[in-house]
Amino acid sequence: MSLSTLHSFCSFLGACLYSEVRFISMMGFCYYLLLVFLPQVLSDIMSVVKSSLSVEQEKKLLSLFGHVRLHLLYKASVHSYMHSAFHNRCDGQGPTVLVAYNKAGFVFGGYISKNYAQTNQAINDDKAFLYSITDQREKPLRVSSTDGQYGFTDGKNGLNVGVLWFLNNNTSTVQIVAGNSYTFEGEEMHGNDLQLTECEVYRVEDCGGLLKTPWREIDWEGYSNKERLMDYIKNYKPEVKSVFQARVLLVGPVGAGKSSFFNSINSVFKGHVTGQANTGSAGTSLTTQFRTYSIKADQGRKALPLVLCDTMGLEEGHSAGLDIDDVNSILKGHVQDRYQFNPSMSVQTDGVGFCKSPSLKDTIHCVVYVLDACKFTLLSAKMVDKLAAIRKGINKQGVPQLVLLTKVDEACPLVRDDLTNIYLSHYIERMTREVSVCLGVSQSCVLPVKNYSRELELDVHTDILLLTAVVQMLRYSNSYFDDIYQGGDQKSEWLGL
Ligand SMILES: Nc1nc2c(ncn2[C@@H]2O[C@H](COP(=O)(O)OP(=O)(O)OP(=O)(O)O)[C@@H](O)[C@H]2O)c(=O)[nH]1
Ligand SMILES: *[C@@H]1O[C@H](CO)[C@@H](O)[C@H](O)[C@H]1NC(C)=O
Ligand SMILES: *[C@@H]1O[C@H](CO)[C@@H](O)[C@H](O)[C@H]1NC(C)=O
Ligand SMILES: *[C@@H]1O[C@H](CO)[C@@H](O)[C@H](O)[C@H]1NC(C)=O
Ligand SMILES: [Mg+2]
Repeated sequence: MSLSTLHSFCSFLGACLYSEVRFISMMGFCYYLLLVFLPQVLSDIMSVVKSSLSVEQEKKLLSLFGHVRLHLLYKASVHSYMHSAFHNRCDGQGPTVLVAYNKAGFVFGGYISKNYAQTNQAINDDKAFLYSITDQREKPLRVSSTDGQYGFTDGKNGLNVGVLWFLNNNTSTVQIVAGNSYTFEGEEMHGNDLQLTECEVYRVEDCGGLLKTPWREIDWEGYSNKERLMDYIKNYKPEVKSVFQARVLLVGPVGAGKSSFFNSINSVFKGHVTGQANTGSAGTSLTTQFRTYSIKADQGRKALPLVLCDTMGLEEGHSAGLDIDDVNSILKGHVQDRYQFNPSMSVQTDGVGFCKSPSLKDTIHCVVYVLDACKFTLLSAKMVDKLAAIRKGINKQGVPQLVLLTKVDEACPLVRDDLTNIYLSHYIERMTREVSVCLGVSQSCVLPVKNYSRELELDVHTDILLLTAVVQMLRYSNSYFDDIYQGGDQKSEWLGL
């Protein structure tokens, strides 16, 4: 097994263990995981640190690897050149690549396939290499270790790859140290300019390429399938007479893409990309009101038999974001459109927008967890706990549940290049498996989707994926109505709410 697959296997194991860890809270391992991941989660949530790589540079850098995605861990202009800042973010992350920039226009640095651990030892790493990218060169320069063994020195002061020593002395100057394990001309590597203007470190995550056969079947056959799915949705009727629309509740961490999902579905039925619900990235939830969105089909003449309920995002803190009592009130139909959430207080029974005696049509018929595929492995134990508690509450109410895995384009470069790779992507398949294990749902309940993030025009494959998810939501809502029909008890329990 290669190290990179070992690494991805380990992160997979890590995610599986998360669900176990909740039950074995005595294990110090839990704290270990928290220590490793929490700074990352916090920095992800608090600030959106952006890569300085241009599209062209990123392309050249990626060409040095197989199918990988890069996850930015450290950026000197944000986190400082102090090596403590570097080690805090980059130690124990598995394969990483350092990306240094200088005024001469060179992008250069080193890749190591093993952990930084500050052991002060020379580490054997036959996969390590130095590289350099410039506008002038079509292909990047790539230099491997000459003895085929020595990779780098795992010191306390930054990254020392043979001759080049990055981030030493807490400064932006690259030091040249004696040694002949890597040979190159300084002019070619860095244009003899050792003063950095920026320095970044990325975790290199293996996506594992494409599967030979898809892990889930889908008909991509253009418009015929899209029309078929749209017709199914337009003609859907809840199996209960008093209900005209299936109410689907979207819950998930801040920034997972709940509001974007509604916008995307709305776009599909409007025929062009729209943005009715506010979306974006912020530290805390951007959506603070409870919103119920109806979607109009056929040039706004008829509302679809579907209401998407958008909520405030879940946050880790005890009294921050949506809480479990809020979810319960929403499930039972007490919370009305435009209810203003108070992040530090649960829904108040005498507040504005509280419906005292909801009927079946006001209740939630299907709950959809919305999770960001890129951040899933970094979900903190607290968030996993919160999700588990919410899930328990929803199970009690007997409401069927699905999972939307968003941002699959960002998670896997093969999917970003071609969305029809989604059911062929090793990475996405593994993600859906991890999610199903972590939340305790079956893998078939996990639906990967992508919103309209880059394009202005509709794309039929994006549409088909989104519509497939909606059809699944309607089917699950129906199973809920089925249940009500079956149990007379449940029906009366309903009326007594
Ligand atoms: N690349 C990509 N970006 C996405 C996708 N879905 C959502 N995003 C982006 O993710 C960010 C957050 O999306 P929102 O829809 O605002 O998230 P939310 O869950 O409503 O968040 P809160 O309301 O803040 O709790 C936005 O910048 C979206 O554009 C996707 O499928 N692909
Ligand atoms: C770098 O900064 C740290 C923290 O302030 C300090 O302990 C260390 O001695 C510094 N190293 C050098 C080489 O200046
Ligand atoms: C940086 O530290 C090295 C030893 O780690 C030392 O030899 C060198 O002189 C220092 N350089 C500067 C500019 O302080
Ligand atoms: C999808 O995400 C992008 C940002 O990544 C945002 O600008 C856009 O409005 C979103 N699309 C929809 C339809 O919500
Ligand atoms: Mg939102």
